[in-house]
Amino acid sequence: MSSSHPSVDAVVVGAGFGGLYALHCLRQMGFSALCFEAGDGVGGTWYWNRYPGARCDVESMQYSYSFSEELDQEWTWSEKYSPQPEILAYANHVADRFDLRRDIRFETRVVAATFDEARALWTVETDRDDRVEARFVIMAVGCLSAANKPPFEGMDDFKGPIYHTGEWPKEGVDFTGQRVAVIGTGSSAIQSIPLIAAEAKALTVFQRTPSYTVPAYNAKLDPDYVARVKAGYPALRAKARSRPTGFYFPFNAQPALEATPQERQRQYEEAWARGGLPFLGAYGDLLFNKQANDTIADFARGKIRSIVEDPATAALLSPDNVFGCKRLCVDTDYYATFNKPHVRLVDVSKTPIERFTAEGVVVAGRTYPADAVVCATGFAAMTGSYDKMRITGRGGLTLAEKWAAGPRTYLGVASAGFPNLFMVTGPGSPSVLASMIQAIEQHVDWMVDLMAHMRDVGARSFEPKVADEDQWVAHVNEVSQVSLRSTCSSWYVGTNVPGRPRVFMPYIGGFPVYVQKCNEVMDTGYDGFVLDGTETTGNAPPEVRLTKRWHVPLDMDVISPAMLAAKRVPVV
Ligand code: N01
Repeated sequence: MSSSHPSVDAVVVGAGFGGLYALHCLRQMGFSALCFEAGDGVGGTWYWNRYPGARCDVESMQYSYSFSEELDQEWTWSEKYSPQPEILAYANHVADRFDLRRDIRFETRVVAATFDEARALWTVETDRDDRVEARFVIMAVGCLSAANKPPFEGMDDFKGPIYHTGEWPKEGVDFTGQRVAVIGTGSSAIQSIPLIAAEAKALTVFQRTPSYTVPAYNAKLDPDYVARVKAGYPALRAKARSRPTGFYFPFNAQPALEATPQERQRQYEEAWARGGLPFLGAYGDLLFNKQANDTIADFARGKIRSIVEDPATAALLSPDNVFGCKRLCVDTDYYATFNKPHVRLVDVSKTPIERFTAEGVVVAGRTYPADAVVCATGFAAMTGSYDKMRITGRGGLTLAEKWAAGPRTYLGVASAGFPNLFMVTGPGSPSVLASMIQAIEQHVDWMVDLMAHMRDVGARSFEPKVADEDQWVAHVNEVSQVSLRSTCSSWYVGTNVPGRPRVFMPYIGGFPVYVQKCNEVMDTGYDGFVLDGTETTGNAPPEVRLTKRWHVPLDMDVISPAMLAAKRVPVV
């Protein structure tokens, strides 16, 4: 069906948590908006990732929007780490409660966006032949949304179904009595493998690189605890925002090497017993000092040996790289699953998967028979969703051409040459290194404020200045060097997908430092941007709308070396 819509102030691409909040804010500020969503429902990541065991690994009481005190009070999470269906139900509740669906066109994928320089308007095209003109485009396309599907030879010959964890069938999959092959051992695999193993007759896991994973100790939430958190929600949110990651957890700033080996062992045991991502907060320097990191990596490998009964399997499951360099995983019974007699681990680090046949997966000349294959092979992170669209800016340059050697943005919100195009949690912003929903809210608030400011001063377009963008890209890269996270191959640097340039894409300077930088830019009348063809000077701030400004004091108890490095460089 083709249709034509009247022009709107903004087209929002994607109805995940970013798109929903963008729609809500645009409306509140009096802008008209239309959202296109490829799926037939809201939820984004939580719509697509329905694989067994999918759940968040930031505690549920913090993994939610903070913009509405009423919403905080009326919604009740049932588990410490919410399962995917509950998070999806929450996204649907938000869409209904704030009446957002009427501006969303489902099952409609944006395929192109083209900027008309003379009229300062975008034309957005969809796979249903819509052509919509809009002053602004807000890309709320997610950071981990474009599935990475390695083109294994012979895939078409395989006689069974091939699933990807990030595009899981809505009706679910029953593996009962089947021989299942899982490719990959990142977060999605680690969450799904124990549950697939519980159903399957036989499970073969193909591992290229082992991941570090920490037990979740997920549990039903105690209603008294929920009531206590709800009573102090605003204070918890404020504390969370002041943390480098934008969420709150116990953190010990002491350097690991200042403790004795016995003290460290006790500290790691206690942190392991609490479980989850806060394990990395056992000491303050674990991601910044290799020697310190070695101590936590040794401890984690000891835990693997203590759980996995077969020493050869334990050795294979033990990473030898920096702990937390790749995204830390959080699991329920992952290592113990390899003690089951019907579960086998196949190392493909030196002999990659050769091909698929009708019967299964071939490695080093041997066929591992399978009735179904699960590709838990991750995503073309941060930029993959942009690559799927033809985005053409000033002078006919496409975003893919501009980003061929790696993404270039100013503050992760916009890219020079692409006026009036916002990116929610784009590359160069804290995004995946922060609690995503907080990062989304801060970004959207800042964007909508800029739009309101442009309306106030009569500007038709905004765009970063090339020099400021270059400086920001260099700054993001420079700060990343302070962290051990930049030292390995991972989706943070794009190297999980062959052929992509190696660039550390998220901003590791810490969420509060980043918010302060965004505020500095706003306070100086959007220095670093060109408004309507006139460069802002930064000297005489116009009447800036501060309706949504985030106040984020630094929590000096948790300041990290990356934050210190980031603080040294003022934006303006
Ligand atoms: O993807 P991944 P994911 N042959 O890229 C392997 C978030 N998330 O979907 O490491 C063989 O981490 C690849 O091997 P290698 C979270 O931020 C959160 O699991 O590249 N193997 C790796 O083992 C997470 O980090 C949750 O050598 C191949 C795996 O596939 C991010 O999403 C849950 C291969 C991919 O792991 C991505 O996680 C799930 C090949 N050709 C996801 N190609 C929460 O808990 C790839 N691999 C909130």
